[in-house]
Amino acid sequence: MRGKRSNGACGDYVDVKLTSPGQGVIEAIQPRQTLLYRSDTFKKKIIAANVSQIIFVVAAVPSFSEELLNRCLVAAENQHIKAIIVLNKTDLAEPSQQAVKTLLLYESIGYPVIKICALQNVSALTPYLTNQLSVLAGQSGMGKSTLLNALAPEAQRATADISVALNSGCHTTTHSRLYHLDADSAIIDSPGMQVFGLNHIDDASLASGFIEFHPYIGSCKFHNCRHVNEPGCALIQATKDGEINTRRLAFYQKLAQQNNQERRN
Ligand SMILES: Nc1nc2c(ncn2[C@@H]2O[C@H](COP(=O)(O)OP(=O)(O)OP(=O)(O)O)[C@@H](O)[C@H]2O)c(=O)[nH]1
Ligand SMILES: [Mg+2]
Ligand SMILES: [Zn+2]
Repeated sequence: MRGKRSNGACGDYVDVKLTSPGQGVIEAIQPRQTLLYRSDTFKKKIIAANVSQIIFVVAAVPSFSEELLNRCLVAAENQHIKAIIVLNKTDLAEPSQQAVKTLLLYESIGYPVIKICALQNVSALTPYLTNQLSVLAGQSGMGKSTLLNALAPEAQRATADISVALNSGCHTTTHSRLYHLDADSAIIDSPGMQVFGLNHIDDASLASGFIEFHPYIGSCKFHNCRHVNEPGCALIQATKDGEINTRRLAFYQKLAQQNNQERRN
């Protein structure tokens, strides 16, 4: 980029003007098909541009946050990006059992949940990568870079042990980077995240970020229903009827409340 500030993101298509052999400057950034980003309290953080798919990587060790998963799914739906969930480290058989149970809910609402061990075999994931620009996202220590190295060995991304004491990863990856898998498929490794602010998403878009809510949206008694405790709320009724899982409605209500609080601050 000319100047110091770069507005470019991993996955962008740019116009480059060659200045000397092997060197050039970015003249313009092409319009983006999609933009996956989070808006934390003070700043917007771009995760990747133009991706068609997000691969949210979780593992039983260190433990993963189901709230972060829900936030990420909302951000993906909001940009019409496909989302798939990878449960990594299945070699850790006993702790993985609980994670498998937690993820059953997401499988039941339509998200592919793919179980792999990045250190041994990632072939279960490869069919999903064809003709996609995917981004690996998730908390630190889940094994994103290990998975990337298994898919693209020449990448040689740095990986590091987790901190057992802190039950977290070590934030080994600091920059996103794109790797080509074949002529039509590529994948981006991104730094681990701890938070996923959704301040850019209003309440209506937040609700439609929960895919299984779609059949009920618009059927509440009040058109401005917040789906918290309003009478005649179609989402609350669907939850009572067992059509919507209580955990998902609770996540929706929590995120809506947190978003409103942030906006008031
Ligand atoms: N047992 C087991 N360990 C794994 C597996 N995949 C990755 N790991 C280990 O998990 C630790 C973290 O892996 P990384 O690939 O650095 O994790 P990351 O998600 O890229 O972390 P950040 O870059 O910090 O976001 C490393 O010690 C890996 O060897 C797996 O399938 N099984
Ligand atoms: Mg990494
Ligand atoms: Zn409602």
